[in-house]
Amino acid sequence: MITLLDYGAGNVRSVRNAIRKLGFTVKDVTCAADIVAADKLVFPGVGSFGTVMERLIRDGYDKALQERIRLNRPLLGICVALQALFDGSEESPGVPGLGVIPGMIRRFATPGLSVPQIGWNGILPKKDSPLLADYKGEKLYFVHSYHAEVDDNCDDWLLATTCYGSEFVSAVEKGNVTAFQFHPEKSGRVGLAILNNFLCRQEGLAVSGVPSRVEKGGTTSLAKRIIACLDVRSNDAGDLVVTKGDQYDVREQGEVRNLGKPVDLARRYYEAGADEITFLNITGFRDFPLEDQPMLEVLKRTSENVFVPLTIGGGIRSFTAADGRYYSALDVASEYFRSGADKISIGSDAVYEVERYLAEGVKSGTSAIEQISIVYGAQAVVISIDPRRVYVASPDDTPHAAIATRFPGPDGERYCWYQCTVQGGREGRDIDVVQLAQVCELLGAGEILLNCIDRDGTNSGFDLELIAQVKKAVHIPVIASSGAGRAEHFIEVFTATNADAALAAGIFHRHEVGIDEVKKAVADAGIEVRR
Ligand code: 1PR
Repeated sequence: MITLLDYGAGNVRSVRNAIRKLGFTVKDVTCAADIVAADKLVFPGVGSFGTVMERLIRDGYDKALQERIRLNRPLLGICVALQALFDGSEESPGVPGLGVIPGMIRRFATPGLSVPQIGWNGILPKKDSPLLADYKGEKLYFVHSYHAEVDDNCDDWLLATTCYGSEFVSAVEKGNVTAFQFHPEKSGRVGLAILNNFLCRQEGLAVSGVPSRVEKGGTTSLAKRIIACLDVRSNDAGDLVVTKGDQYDVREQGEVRNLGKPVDLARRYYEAGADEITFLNITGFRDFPLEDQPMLEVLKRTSENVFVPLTIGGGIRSFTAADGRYYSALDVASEYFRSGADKISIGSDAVYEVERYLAEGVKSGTSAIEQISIVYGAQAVVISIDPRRVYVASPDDTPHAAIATRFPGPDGERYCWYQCTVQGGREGRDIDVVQLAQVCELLGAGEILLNCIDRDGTNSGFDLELIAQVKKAVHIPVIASSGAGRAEHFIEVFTATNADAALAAGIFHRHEVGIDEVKKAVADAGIEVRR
């Protein structure tokens, strides 16, 4: 029996599912006394530092956690839970942490680094721990903008470090209390093995090595991610299917293409080594997702067997239902997080919000991006952009951010800008990708999913000019999407641009190229990937 501290701040379902998958029963904390009394406690940290601390304090859980740690009762903290053990965080100035480990949590500040760190990185163990007994240098999943600094004050707690810009604390342990900055529940097989070590460990047998000082040397690096994308919608028979468009047209001879079942395909890609799975509910802009229960069900069922991050997009916006009840975008996103999503992606609504911002020049404070990012953290908010090329003879012919292109337009135009669209490419708006990406970053988005209508489904390779333009314009990670046709296209996108991840759909669905084949080719080209 494992006790789970779910304080309603995010995706705790994945942790719950991972524990169950390992054969344990999960019991929820219902009051502060449970925290002290639990045999083994898992404390997943989801959301911003301030939100986590506020909820802990509200229920008196902060004091109970401090008491449990003082008593050296088995505790596993994950992500922000590691950060909460420190004195405070730059993320939420003035909000005190649990103060168990001396020191502050700082934002990644190395120039040129994508922040948040999203993806798979290694760890450098600094002492022996039964929890890391199976760790053989594999990569684990991290997602965070803030980190604990390596500092002499926390030497007796230091279990592992990771390099991203500088070296930071990625695991702490003292006695029976352990916390990881990475997500074991999202780190595939190796993550589950680490989690299993905590669940199986006997109280009192915890300390296996003598705390040692930080060893110099060794390094880790963040891998480029390979993401499988499932465009999902109902077909004409009313079944929810994975479909795939050619330049966003998903019909073939009048019928919606059916490439398989969402839950089955997601599992197939997980087992094939995908670093993340993205679901796009492509008709979400016209349906209300909370009434569109099949998508929630898809997430719930997928998260039972898929232990890498899941992103869901489509229809994330505020909505007034037929009965007059108002749902904020945050309500919609929360339902997705509770159903197993780690990140949500916003398409059309982001375009409308950026238009509003550009017209008024001030943040509304109520946009979907701001609301979700404040509660769940920037790393949980992805902006899905659906741009289309607009050719011009000269950059002076448009107020938009035009680039010189190697692929001239139909009338020989040598410049183009990328127009943002809404409603799955159906409607173009007077706004370009650079405006959209920059304002979304300002509003609190943590990642860009950069599609390209011109390349979608063409197998002709990613639009490198588009990706380079957007990547240069923002500091948050950018996922290159649309057009992958061969393994070499992934090498190309990682060599010619600084894209943090590359996403593909058609080639994987049609079994034309395997995820392992892509990863092998990328690794052979000397680019870091998770194998
Ligand atoms: O506007 O917030 O409701 O979100 C709708 C979401 O649905 C957006 O993320 C939008 O990109 C997506 N979407 C809408 N219509 C379509 C369509 O195809 N008709 N799919 C669509 C977008 C693009 C990629 C695709 C890559 C890779 N699909 O996700 O998977 O282009 O494909 P490829 O490797 O086969 O080239 P909202």
